[in-house]
Amino acid sequence: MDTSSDGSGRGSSGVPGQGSSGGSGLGSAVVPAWAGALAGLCAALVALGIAQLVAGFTAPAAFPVIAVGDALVDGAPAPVKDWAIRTFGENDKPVLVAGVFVVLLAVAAGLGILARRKLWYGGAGLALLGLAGGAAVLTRPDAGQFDVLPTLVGLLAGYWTLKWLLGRATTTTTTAVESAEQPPVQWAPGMELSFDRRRLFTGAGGAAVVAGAGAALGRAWSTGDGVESARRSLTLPAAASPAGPLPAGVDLKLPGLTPFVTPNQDFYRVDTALIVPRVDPAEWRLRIHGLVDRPIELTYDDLLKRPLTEADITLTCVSNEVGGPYAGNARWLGVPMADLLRQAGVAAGADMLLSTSQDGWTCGTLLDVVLDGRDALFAVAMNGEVLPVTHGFPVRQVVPGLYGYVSATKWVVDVKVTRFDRDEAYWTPRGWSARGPIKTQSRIDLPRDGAQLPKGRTKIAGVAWAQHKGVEAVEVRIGGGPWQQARLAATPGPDTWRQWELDWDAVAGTHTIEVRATDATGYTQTPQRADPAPDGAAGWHAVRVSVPA
Ligand SMILES: Nc1nc2c(c(=O)[nH]1)N[C@H]1C(S)=C(S)[C@@H](COP(=O)(O)O)O[C@H]1N2
Ligand SMILES: [Mo]
Repeated sequence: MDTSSDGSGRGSSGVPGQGSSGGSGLGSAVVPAWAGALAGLCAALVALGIAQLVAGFTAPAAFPVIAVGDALVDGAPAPVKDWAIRTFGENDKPVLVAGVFVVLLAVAAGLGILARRKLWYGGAGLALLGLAGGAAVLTRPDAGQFDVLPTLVGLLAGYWTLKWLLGRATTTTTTAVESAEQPPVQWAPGMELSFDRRRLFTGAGGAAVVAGAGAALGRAWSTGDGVESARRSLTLPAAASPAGPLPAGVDLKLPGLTPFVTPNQDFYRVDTALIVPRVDPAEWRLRIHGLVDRPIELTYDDLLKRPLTEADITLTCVSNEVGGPYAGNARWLGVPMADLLRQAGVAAGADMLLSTSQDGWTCGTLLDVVLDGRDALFAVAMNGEVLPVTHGFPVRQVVPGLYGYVSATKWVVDVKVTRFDRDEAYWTPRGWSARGPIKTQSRIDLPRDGAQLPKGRTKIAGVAWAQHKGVEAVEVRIGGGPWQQARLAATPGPDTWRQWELDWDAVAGTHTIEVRATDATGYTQTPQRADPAPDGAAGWHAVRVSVPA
């Protein structure tokens, strides 16, 4: 079909640029490589813009870039993940999504270059990308069958754009005057192909507009979804067992010291979800099953009709480094997990709760911890506000004393009563301990590491936590000197962190300040350092400060 040896000729079917040249070449001899790359790039942008548009009214997580990102999150080996969290912190998600974009655009540019020779090279390449995107979408744990639509429609739009742009980039000029005057124009000997930069640029501009508009509309649609407005219109019943006012003096209110209550918008967020699951409370169900006598299924209304407990609980993440930021304290409102488990009737031999979130993340929690009387909750509110979507709306678990990855399932929909020797949660095969009690820790917030202080009286202050044991003492030492007792702030109970402070008369020099906490079991933190993996960081937090003479 291709009549020329250099690939620049077209089939007999018609004129390039009018979309009739099918799988034949589109003139690599005249279209420079950069123009092919531009066409490929625009094709990818249109594909993504249209995909985002369609995902706007199917499901945001069905956007193929997000699905590929999600698949990478779940598939990444533990060391890569740990590195990403260490390097990018809470920005690891935007960085990952940006990375997927960049790779995709680079591949598309390459496909555009190839497509100058044979359009189907580009088409086949796009199809492969689509296959990868579609597979990622459909293997998401919460995927529905229509979730492949954004990828499919985007792919078709991208292919069409590529073909159209490469067509625009080539025009025919004739040397044989007679044949040019006879429409419809047919390729004839004497007619030449040439590169049309202007038509390519105007086409590319049009493609960019379509891509941008698609993306913007898709976003507008998906953020305007009903879940946030459903959330806002909810009013929650009062607690049957309220927490009461916080004792006076829980917060020393020192500038630079972490506040006792972490405002919701400042509360750290850790989860594997690239797009926050949006769960309609009207459709939410919680199933409790497995090793139980009577499996239960509850609606959100059923849950709210039960007696609610309010409790102040400090949440901490196992991947928090010594001195790190992944800890927060809130007043939670929820149904005691033990109440529901008792109603279901836990069978003998069970030792684990395997909870699953709407987006398929799983968590294994020690059953006896949940049943021992502590305030382990199916929480519906946080600091007097309906649970924020990012923190698990409509319902999440909170268990004092256990790291989040083994207890704090957000968007929880399923709880299976089981055994550790039968089931495994998300993080266990990824190198983290199956059971995760929180290690006693302390942190210096004030002064900051690296600070320069004036000579004289100053405050050293911070927080310490030993959830469900309680912080008994905090000691500080300066420059390897004697340990000094810090003054402890008040606390509502053993399940929250505790502020502490120490007055210090700073003298000129460079000083290392270290802290250690003792919990109510009598355990004092040791200097033995441990990495976050597999079961939480350990060691003394230290800051270095300088005091000029
Ligand atoms: N559905 C879901 N729930 C989850 C996680 C997750 O990845 N998915 N991460 C857990 C981890 S590791 C922590 S530390 C806490 C953090 O809760 P926060 O984001 O509300 O602070 O949520 C837990 N619950
Ligand atoms: Mo965590």
